[in-house]
Amino acid sequence: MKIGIVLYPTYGGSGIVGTELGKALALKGHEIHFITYSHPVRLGSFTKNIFYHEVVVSNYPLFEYEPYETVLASKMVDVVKHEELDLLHVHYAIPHASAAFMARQILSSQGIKVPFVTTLHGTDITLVGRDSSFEPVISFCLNESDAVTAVSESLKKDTYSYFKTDKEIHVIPNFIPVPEERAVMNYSLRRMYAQDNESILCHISNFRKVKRVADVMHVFSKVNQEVKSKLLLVGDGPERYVIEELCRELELCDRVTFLGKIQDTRSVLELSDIFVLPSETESFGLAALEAMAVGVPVISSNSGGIPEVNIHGYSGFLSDVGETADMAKNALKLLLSEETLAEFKKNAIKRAREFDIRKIVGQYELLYSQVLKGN
Ligand code: GMT
Repeated sequence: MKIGIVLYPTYGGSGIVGTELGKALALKGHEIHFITYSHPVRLGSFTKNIFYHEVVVSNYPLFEYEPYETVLASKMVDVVKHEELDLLHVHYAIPHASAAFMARQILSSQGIKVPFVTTLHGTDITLVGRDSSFEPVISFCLNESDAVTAVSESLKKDTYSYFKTDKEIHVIPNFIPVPEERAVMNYSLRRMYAQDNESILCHISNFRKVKRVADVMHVFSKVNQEVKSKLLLVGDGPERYVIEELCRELELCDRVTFLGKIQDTRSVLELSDIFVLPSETESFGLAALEAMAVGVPVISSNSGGIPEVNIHGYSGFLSDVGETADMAKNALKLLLSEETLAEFKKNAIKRAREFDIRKIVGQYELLYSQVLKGN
């Protein structure tokens, strides 16, 4: 198949899923055309079957707000026509689904039929999308999509409760390539951050309010009182100043490292003993799955789709949102017993294997074929 993939090319989970999906489809022989405003961060370099079409928005002085959606729709029309695409797959509803709808209408007026699949990732539904200023457009685009997928049962349920749609929603979870073997610990790298008798806790996010990074700091502070530890924080975003301030207030600066935005998050995870994800809401929690795939148990909140990934008492522990004392208690259950930690590490990998990329990509291919048959 020839597939156009539209996504946000940045570090966000939806962009990572869209990019990794495209790469996996290309490896299986499909021709993949990424259509977005900059080179997707996870795309890597020159690869067979992968093409990138940049959406360039003009900065004409009249436009106080650049009309990205219009330019994107035009680009989709152009790429579908000239590359003879079979299908468009848009990741994140706003504004990709409405741009795809417009592109499909324009192409149809020229006698070209191209269906589009919309994948909902979370904040497009649970945070931004819920805003009444978006609701009519999102409801309309969901109903008009040729197929809709959501990354968890929880997100599917939220979509039905927030939007006026009875469109069938296919749940296709996030995925990960699970390494065949656990990586050998890189002790010289680990010693740059922690001594051998110290544990390493890790958190990766875009430092937005929804991630509750302050809770990570409080969990860490409590854990560190019992077990000497270090905290590695990966990512950057609007809350970083607040968290740095909190770090100083709690006098933890010599124990916490802010690594900023790092592309190779896997290497950081491989050094870690525990991953902390206390989010207010999380449609799936790709970062937790990435941790589990390299054998790092997850201490998380029990919100949204996280319980569909992290199994309480098996791959990690779940607590109510904001219950940092409970989260710290759970982390200590793991850190105070080498045996328990080793068992949870193994379980984390086993659980991650259920979301192995090889199991999930086929589900998208099947959906594409069904959509094309019905077209
Ligand atoms: O987590 C974020 O804020 C980024 C966001 C995105 O849209 O890029 O991630 C969402 O999509 C990921 C991939 O499907 C999910 O794993 C994340 O759970 C989801 N984030 C939220 O629901 C907050």
